[in-house]
Amino acid sequence: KSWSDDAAVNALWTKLCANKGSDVSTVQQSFVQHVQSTLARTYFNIDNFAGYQAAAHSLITHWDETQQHHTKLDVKRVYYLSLEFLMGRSLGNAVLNMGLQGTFSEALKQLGFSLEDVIDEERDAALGNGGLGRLAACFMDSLATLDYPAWGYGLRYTYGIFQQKILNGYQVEVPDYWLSFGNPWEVERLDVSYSVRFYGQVAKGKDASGKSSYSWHGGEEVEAVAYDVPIPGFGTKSTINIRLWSSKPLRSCYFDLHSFNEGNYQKSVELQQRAEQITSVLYPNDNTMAGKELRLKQQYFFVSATLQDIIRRFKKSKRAWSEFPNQVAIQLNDTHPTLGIPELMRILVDLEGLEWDESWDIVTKVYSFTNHTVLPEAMEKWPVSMISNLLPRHMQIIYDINLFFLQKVEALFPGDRARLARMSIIEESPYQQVRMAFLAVIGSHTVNGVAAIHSNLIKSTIFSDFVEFYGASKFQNKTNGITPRRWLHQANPKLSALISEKLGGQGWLTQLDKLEGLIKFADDENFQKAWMDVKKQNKIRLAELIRDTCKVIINPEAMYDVQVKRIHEYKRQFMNILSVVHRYLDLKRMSPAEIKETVPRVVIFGGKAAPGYYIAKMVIKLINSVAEVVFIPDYNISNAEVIIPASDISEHISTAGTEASGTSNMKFVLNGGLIIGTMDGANIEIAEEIGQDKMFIFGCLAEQVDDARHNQKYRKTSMNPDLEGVLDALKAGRFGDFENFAPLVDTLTIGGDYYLISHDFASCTYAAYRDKKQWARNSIISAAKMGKFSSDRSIRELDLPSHDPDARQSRPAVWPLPVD
Ligand code: GPV
Repeated sequence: KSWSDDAAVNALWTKLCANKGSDVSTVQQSFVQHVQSTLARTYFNIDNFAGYQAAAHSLITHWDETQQHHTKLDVKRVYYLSLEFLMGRSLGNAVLNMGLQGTFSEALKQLGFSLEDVIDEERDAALGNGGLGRLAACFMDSLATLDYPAWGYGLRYTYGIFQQKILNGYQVEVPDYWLSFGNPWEVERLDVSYSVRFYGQVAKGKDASGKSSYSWHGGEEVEAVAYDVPIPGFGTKSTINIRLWSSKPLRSCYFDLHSFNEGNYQKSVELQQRAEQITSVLYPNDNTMAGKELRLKQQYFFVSATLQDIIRRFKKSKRAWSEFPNQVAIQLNDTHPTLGIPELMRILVDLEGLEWDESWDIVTKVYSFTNHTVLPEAMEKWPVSMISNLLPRHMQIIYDINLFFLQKVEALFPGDRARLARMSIIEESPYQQVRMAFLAVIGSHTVNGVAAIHSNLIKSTIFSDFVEFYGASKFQNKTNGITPRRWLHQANPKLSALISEKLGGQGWLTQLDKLEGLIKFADDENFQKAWMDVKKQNKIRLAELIRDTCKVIINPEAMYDVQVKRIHEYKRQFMNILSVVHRYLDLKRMSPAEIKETVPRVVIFGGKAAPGYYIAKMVIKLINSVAEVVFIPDYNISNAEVIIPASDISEHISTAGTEASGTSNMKFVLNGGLIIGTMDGANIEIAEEIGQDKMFIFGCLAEQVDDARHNQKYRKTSMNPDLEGVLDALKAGRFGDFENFAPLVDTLTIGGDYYLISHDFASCTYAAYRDKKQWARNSIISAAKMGKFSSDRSIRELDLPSHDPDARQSRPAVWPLPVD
């Protein structure tokens, strides 16, 4: 019986729900209740981990039911489809977002726990590789905080991104068993499940009116089961949901009884294992595509379950299909969920019996697409043969989408066959492949890049023909952002408190432009001192982490120079370490008096290499072979929260035109760190906001890259002499056996130095730290001008369906249980 049918039932529920107060003793009651009934433990044997679990469960009891509200308001919903969500830990964030910081730490303290220790027990949820997955997480925080009627959809990988160990200087991958002690933040929804088909055949028939119809059958089916992860907004009662799918065997074939009875136990569980394999592991490639069939299965499994769920919700409102785009907006996070386009066509045409044109109109009104890179190795292309086998009906639909599209191109540019070949969804040579980015562009009404330079680049390179065809307005820019709640308030509590004290409140946390109020204190010596004092304390916190994980003692008085991000040739960690060697060789030549004049510097690296990326792994070995450098193993969200607030200067030094945006650059500056960077991605917009004079900018510009590459490749320019000196030292074995690095060094010579390390080497070296006052002033002003880079601004620009802001005030204090 639905709660609202019976006034008495409704009243009782309301009364019981109203008990979820937020004072210390209510939190304690809830905590103790969870210790006893959820964990089945007593206070005689409860450790910090149990404390963490009980705290998490007590918070879940406090989560309210935003979905009911949105259903009642009957609003259009936005769905963010992403194969990656890099959430990190949730406890500290939930407590802060829900405004329960004081209550929780007091409640736990009285019970003999420290909130900080309990927070430290949580494992990172690391269902993503890097920037793309973390952006999805920041966006969810903003969507909740800004009261959007939004859902995130993703996959519940049993293993997230691998854990990185460093053995003898080399990266070793260890599986990420993040679920092995349970996950208190997820709610398993066995009542929400769908079946998903793979392989099989397509039968062509006729419907009642004599029209051709197609049905896909046979093959194998698996079940998608929903796991819900609530995301509380900051300073609002809104809690939105990320729904993650886990693959299970269909209930009817849990196991093969026939084989079991014959004594073939192995075979009897084979089907089950095959099904569970689909969501077992996150592919560890960042900005590269691996092309494995299992990954394609993941992608289809994901969009099939998600669309079934979205459509079930839509159908509850009993509207006509023509209204679907008024109720549903779907944002594709890169091309990974692009199969959602042919899948929605299949549902509308084959299952719902709509006409092709009407269906296509609905599809293109619903989807928008975000592109995150121009790197050719990251562009998703799937062999036609693989899609035909796994998803035979989808392949037919893709061919039809392509045909109708190319007919329109032909009409606009008659006889231009080269153009048709360039724009076709099907690449013909060297073998037939489906270009997913083109399919995403054609099936969406808007396409966006993630920083101004990147959005312009995609218009002039990979999508230039599409700009000519559709017009420029379909291609937009939405510069990335980061959530200041996690990346300043949570990660840097001391700086957050100092800012709130100076600005007279926490309003800046939801209106980041208000940070500008700090500028008037930039020359105030007391404020400068307080600001740098926080930095110092954060540097000590990082020194402790480094002491514990690397067994290295570093000096907090030194300048901390940080490069933490995925290891990739285009990000040029190689160039950074070569310049460290260069400065080291310089020091060796200096007199003791000269050395005394230099600023001590600790260079800190962190980042994972894709397990199959040979050259990137060699970069890690080289970094670890250079003394006086720290490599922090297993760079992840929780380490980032300690590393970023402690940085004096950080490196964002990609070859111009290769880093679509970058988002850690924003995090570092927001935390009072300065930047060494190239004119690439969001660095350019950061410079626009804070002033070029406050950054250490160097290197080739994007428009010069083609010429520089040409000159490098044909040896029209010789190698930078400083770089030559560094390579000589490597060759002389000063950092271990040169053979360890020979193929890496070859990329600079016989490889043609594609990433222009030699070209940019000259200008990439020194950053001053001597004038401490000037440094403090630059740091304060830079942070103060970061307002633009809140993900709240990115979300507002994305033009997603929002709802009447007044609806927020009319929300009841307590809602009934969810029935979605
Ligand atoms: I494509 N990005 C990523 O982390 N993984 C990927 O597979 C792809 C893109 C990143 C870009 O490299 C960053 O420049 C960007 O800031 C980030 O996506 C978010 O847009």
